[in-house]
Amino acid sequence: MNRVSRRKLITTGLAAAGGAAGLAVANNLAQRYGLIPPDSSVLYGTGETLTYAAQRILTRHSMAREFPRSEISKIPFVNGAPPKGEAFRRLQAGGFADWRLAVNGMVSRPASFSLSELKSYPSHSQITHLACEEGWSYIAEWTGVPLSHVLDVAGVLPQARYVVYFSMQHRWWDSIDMADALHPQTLLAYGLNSGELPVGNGGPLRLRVPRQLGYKNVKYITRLVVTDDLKKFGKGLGSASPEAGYAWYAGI
Ligand SMILES: Nc1nc2c(c(=O)[nH]1)N[C@H]1C(S)=C(S)[C@@H](COP(=O)(O)O)O[C@H]1N2
Ligand SMILES: [Mo]
Repeated sequence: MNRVSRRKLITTGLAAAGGAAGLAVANNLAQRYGLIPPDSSVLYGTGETLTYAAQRILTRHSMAREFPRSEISKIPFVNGAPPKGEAFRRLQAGGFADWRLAVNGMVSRPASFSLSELKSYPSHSQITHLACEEGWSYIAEWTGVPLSHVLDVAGVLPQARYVVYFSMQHRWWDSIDMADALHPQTLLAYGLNSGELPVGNGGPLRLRVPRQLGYKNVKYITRLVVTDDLKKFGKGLGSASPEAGYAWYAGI
């Protein structure tokens, strides 16, 4: 599908969603923000573009629901197994003292952070719902440093548009736009339900982005790259998810 007809679809969707906002205003907004998701050329692209653009314009700053402590699920589900192989095993045996999170790309101060450095930054806790696309979900308390804080320390350049994040499990990498990256509930999480983040749930460090589905919450994060262009990564669709048939934008 070409750019012009895609834009027409966004416009139509936004006009329907925005009601009184009107066609001209919606068209302007979609163009100004460049609200075409990176995987818009694949099969489900049309619907994704509508969802993404409408969400960004209508609910850009909204918060994921937070729950009282009494609603925390008895057992946080664990999906998948921790990284296999010697490197992870050795890090785990050392209590993750040698774990590092590298941050580079469009930043003025590329850096590498140890867990204790990350833990020395202001921490944030939230009790939120993690929903897997397969239908199961749970409520848990997540503790970590807001991603926005780490991005501030690294000095994100003004032209940055996305943050790409990579797991020690190389199959798992993903990205979010700056609206989600700077969102106050988006954390680099190292704690779960008042304890350390268990290895099964992504310990020592995972991304927690409660406004998107479970699969965007990548575990065992070791590297962040700030960029203005997702085409450079993988097959250019923004993450491993669309390469496997899932949407890049999984907003809830
Ligand atoms: N590295 C990595 N990250 C991952 C996964 C995984 O298998 N490996 N599974 C994803 C999926 S599909 C979901 S639903 C959530 C589940 O998180 P949990 O195992 O902590 O419940 O993690 C996501 N992040
Ligand atoms: Mo999932």
